[in-house]
Amino acid sequence: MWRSLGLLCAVTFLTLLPPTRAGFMARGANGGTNCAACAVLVGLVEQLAQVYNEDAVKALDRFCSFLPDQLQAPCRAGAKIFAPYIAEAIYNKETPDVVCHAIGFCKVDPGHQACHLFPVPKGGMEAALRRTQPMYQEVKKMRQQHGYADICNIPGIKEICDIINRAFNSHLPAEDLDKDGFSTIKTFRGSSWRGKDCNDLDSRHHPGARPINGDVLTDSNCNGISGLDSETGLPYEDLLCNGTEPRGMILLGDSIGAHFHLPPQWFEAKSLNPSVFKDLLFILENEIDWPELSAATGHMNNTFGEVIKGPVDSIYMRLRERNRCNHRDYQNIGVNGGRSGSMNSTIVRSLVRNRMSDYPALVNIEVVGNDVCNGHPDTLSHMTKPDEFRKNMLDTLQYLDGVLPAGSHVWLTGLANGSLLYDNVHDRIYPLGSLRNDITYTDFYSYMNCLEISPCAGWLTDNSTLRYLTTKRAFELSDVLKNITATSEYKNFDLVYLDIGIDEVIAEWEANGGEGWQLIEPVDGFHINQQANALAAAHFWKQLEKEYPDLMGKVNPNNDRIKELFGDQGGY
Ligand SMILES: *[C@@H]1O[C@H](CO)[C@@H](O)[C@H](O)[C@H]1NC(C)=O
Ligand SMILES: *[C@@H]1O[C@H](CO)[C@@H](O)[C@H](O)[C@H]1NC(C)=O
Ligand SMILES: *[C@@H]1O[C@H](CO)[C@@H](O)[C@H](O)[C@H]1NC(C)=O
Ligand SMILES: *[C@@H]1O[C@H](CO)[C@@H](O)[C@H](O)[C@H]1NC(C)=O
Ligand SMILES: *[C@@H]1O[C@H](CO)[C@@H](O)[C@H](O)[C@H]1NC(C)=O
Ligand SMILES: *[C@@H]1O[C@H](CO)[C@@H](O)[C@H](O)[C@H]1NC(C)=O
Ligand SMILES: [Ca+2]
Ligand SMILES: [Ca+2]
Ligand SMILES: [Ca+2]
Repeated sequence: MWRSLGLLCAVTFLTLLPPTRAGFMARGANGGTNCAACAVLVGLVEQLAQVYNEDAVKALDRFCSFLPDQLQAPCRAGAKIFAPYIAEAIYNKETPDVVCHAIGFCKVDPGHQACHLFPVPKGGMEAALRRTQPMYQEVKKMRQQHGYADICNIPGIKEICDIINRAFNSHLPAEDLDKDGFSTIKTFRGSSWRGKDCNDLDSRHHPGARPINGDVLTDSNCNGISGLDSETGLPYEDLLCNGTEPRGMILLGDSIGAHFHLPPQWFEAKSLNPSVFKDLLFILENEIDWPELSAATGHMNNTFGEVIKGPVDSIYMRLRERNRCNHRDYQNIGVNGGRSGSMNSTIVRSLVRNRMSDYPALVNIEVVGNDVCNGHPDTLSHMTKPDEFRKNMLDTLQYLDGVLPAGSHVWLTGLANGSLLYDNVHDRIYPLGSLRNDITYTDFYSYMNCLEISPCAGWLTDNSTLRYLTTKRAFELSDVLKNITATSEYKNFDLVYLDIGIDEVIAEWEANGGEGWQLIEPVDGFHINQQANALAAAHFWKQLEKEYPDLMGKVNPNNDRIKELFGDQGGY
């Protein structure tokens, strides 16, 4: 995907980890993310060569030809640098893991063993690495001469690095003329994430604002409702929305909340074709997240085709259905890798809400795994401790109390029981292994652990003791949230706690004849998929309805009238 070698993959694996600006450089051991990216790309090229019965040079060119137009030339430029070596090694029947050592993306750090994603070559990895030493030396010299030792200097990869750096810089929109936190473009934290700005030249005009002078002349809060009713002489905002308790939906969280999803078609040689890469740039610019289809802030019909399948349902859509005055009032501030520390230091601080002039909000804070998830070999000692977690969350809530309009609601989600991931997928075939049935999720998890780049070494492992201990810590952290809910009071919001309930969603799915793995993201084996997002939204809604109906606000009796007068209210 990325142009040339491994870009795509590098991005892929990188985004599973907490992103940073420096994040594109290899992290982990043995070449880490760069090694994984290379192995995935070379693996795909090698499989394409088999599927189309052609040599690897042609297969690499075929791969480039699948990419969007803007990316094809850079892809070919990058491919040209490495294609001869890749082709020669593949011709000699070396595995993609061996090829990536030979071209210098993978290495064996002192005290480590060589990592492999694909089956071990005949005679073992060590013999293969000795065999390919001459190529390794030659490529190394070539890369140094051309400044390609830094992966972000390689044509094709460079452009991807630029997008990633730009996207990961901030959780505020990149294009936002009036700096009110709302944008008119979708990506780069624009309207996929927060309601579209209906006037990007006036910061008082934005989704969630209380109407200015009844919105008689213009729609200041972007909900599509404005003007004067000639019969009563009243502004429509007064007539249709006053007293209906409008509120926005704001998510503060991690990649589960942002809805991380990598299309499995990108990792299956037989499924690769131009249509699966049609939206590649859009997807990268949205950090490989799909907030527009997420359980918290989904607001679109799913029209992406095969790259993401399943129904859309969300808390925002249901709040809007309940009261059409809420149109466009959503913010998704989910960040891949988000955890309690970054929640307090950056995520919560990217929320935009004016305490005086905006409506109250329903805020969901969810950091459901990353505090117990890291790729460290000694993962247990790198997890957040309950007292640190408590401080981070208390500081987050205190900050919120200073920015949320009075009458807001905050709902804390407990951490997930990630043990269910391994239980549901470990012996299934991983997408990259689908051609020859030769890679399972256990292989994939072990590979990421070997490179020390796992998004969660404690859960994505065949060590059941470790999985148990990770879940134990997750439950201790959930207990902290319950304790905070029981013991804290805030001026501007009330606070409730809900379990994440993924186990219940899966149990219900299974009771209806489904299987657990059908709800888990196929490529990362770590997130919940589109179908599960929709089910989770319904599940949470049911719980809110039963236990905390105040959070949802009233049903607006004027909904039909609004629909009749204002149609789709300007859409999204
Ligand atoms: C709408 O609500 C505001 C604030 O509660 C109030 O000042 C205003 O008079 C109300 N308008 C109507 C038409 O009820
Ligand atoms: C989704 O599709 C339905 C049926 O085609 C349509 O009525 C509705 O307006 C669409 N919603 C959005 C947000 O585009
Ligand atoms: C939370 O963030 C604020 C602002 O960056 C910082 O001053 C405070 O020390 C942080 N709290 C913790 C527990 O790190
Ligand atoms: C977590 O999930 C695993 C596997 O689904 C299950 O065996 C275990 O009982 C769960 N743990 C708790 C504390 O609910
Ligand atoms: C499994 O993990 C536990 C806890 O970290 C560790 O003590 C144990 O040695 C591991 N078992 C294996 C077989 O690696
Ligand atoms: C909350 O935790 C504190 C210690 O951190 C403890 O003293 C208190 O009893 C707990 N309260 C509840 C309601 O769990
Ligand atoms: Ca704006
Ligand atoms: Ca504006
Ligand atoms: Ca309006």
